[in-house]
Amino acid sequence: MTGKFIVIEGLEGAGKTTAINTVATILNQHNIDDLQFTREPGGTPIAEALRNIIKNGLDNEFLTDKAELLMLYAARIQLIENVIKPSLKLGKWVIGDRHDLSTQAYQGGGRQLNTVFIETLKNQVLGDFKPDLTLYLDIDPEIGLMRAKSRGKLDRIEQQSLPFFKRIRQCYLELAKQDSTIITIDAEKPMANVVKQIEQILVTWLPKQVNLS
Ligand code: Z5A
Repeated sequence: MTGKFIVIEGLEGAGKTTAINTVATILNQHNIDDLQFTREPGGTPIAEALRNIIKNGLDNEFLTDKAELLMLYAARIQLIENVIKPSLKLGKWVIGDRHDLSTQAYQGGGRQLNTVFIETLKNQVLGDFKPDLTLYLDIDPEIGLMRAKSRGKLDRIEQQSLPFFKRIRQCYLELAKQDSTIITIDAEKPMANVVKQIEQILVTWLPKQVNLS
C-alpha cells in the first residue's frame, strides 16, 4: 500500500511546528510509524540552496517575483520527485511543512502574480500530484507576525507589509472553501485547543484512508 501525503499550511507564527508534531503523534498512535518529514521550500540539497536564496536573497541582487515563483517550483519538483514520491511508493506517510497551497496564497494572493501564469506553471510542473489532506492553520496575520517576531530576526518574506499577509490569509480561506481536502483550523486558539481540533479531524479522516481497527 502506498503512503499518504499530509500537509500543514498557514501564515508565519500559525503554529505549524506544533501541528506537525501533533499529526505525527496521532499517526504513531494508529501504528503508522514510517514517517517522512518535508519542508518547503527545501528538503533536498538543491531545494535547500534555493530556499536560502528565497528566504535571504543573494549579494543584494533584487529578486523578482517571477524568479521567486520559478525557484519555488524548481525546489518543489526536486522534492516531489526525489523524496515525496519515492517515500509514498515505499509506503511511508509524508508530513509536509507547506506545499503548493503556499504558492497559491503567497505568490498569487500576496505578490499578486497572474493566477493564470501560476496555474499553467503548476499544471506543467506538478501535473495532478497533490496532498491527500491539507490542514490550514488560520490566524490573523497581526497575531502570527507577533509570534514570529518574538523568535528574532525576520527573513526577506517576513519583512513584507501587513496588507501582503492579509491578502495571503484571504487567499488561503478562499482556496480552502473550494477544496474538500483542505480543512481550516482556528489557530488563534491556545495550543491545547489547536491540538484537539487536529485530533478530531484526523480521527474522522484516518479510518477512511486505511483499514484501521
Ligand atoms: N513561501 C512562499 O512564499 N511560497 C511558497 O510556495 C512556499 C513558501 C512553500 C518559508 O519560511 C517562507 O517561504 C515563508 C513562506 C514562503 N515565509 N514567510 N514569511 P519558513 O519555513 O522559515 O517559515 P514559516 O513556514 O512561516 O514557519 P514559521 O514562521 O516558523 O511558522 P510556524 O511554523 O507556523 O510557527 P511555529 O514555530 O510553529 O510557532 C511560532 C511561535 O508561536 C512559537 O514560539 C510557538 O510556540 C508559538 N505558538 C504556536 N502556536 C501557538 C498558539 N496556539 N498559541 C500561542 N502561541 C503559539
